[in-house]
Amino acid sequence: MTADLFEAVPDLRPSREAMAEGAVLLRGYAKPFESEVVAALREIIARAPFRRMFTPGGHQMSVAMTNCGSAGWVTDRSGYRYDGIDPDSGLPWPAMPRAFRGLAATAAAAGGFENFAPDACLVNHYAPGARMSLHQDRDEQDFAAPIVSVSLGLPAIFLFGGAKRADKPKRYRLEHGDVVVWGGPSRLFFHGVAPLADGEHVVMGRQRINLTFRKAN
Ligand code: MD6
Ligand code: FE
Repeated sequence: MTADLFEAVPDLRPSREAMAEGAVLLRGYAKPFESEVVAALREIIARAPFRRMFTPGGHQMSVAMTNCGSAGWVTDRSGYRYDGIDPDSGLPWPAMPRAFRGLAATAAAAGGFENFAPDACLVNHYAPGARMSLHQDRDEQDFAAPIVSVSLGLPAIFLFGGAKRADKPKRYRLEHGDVVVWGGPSRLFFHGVAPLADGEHVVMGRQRINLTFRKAN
């Protein structure tokens, strides 16, 4: 259905920008999924509200987080891990909505990764000024699966480095509806997000939300 839509309406065809081997930026890819994704997101947040977690070093993150799917990424004084239970509610994380799963799988295929079946979706919330320092995503069991990242709301400067922390990051402006698919040779590349500039987005308001889909287990 989505592929047909892109065929029939050339202006909806997302543009592609290679970021590194295995990493591609699909500008506007999530736009056709917007209303379903935003509605599903509201339900997740109602059941598992955003919270600012603590790093093992004892710093509170500026980004607020929640999760859906059978595994959720959490951090506290004991470390980083995936956990099936929301520590704030004691309940399992909300199930991954069909709209999320569909978007993640079709975007992964468009990026060259067939049969992506994520079990985890980390939802990051950035208020103006929130940032994420350079890090690698290495808490997953299987680095063969890609990560699919969906940006919603205010634009952010995404810092995309290399295999070493010292590699100078390239800067990409990620806007509402942009999707990054990344795996293979760049799966463990360092990356981060510069402090969010203030603004007001027509659909999302004064915030940026990022969904990252992973195969954790
Ligand atoms: C963000 N994203 O865009 C933070 N990690 O808010 C990430 O940390 C990230 O976008 C792995 C793969 C894709 C990502
Ligand atoms: Fe990351």
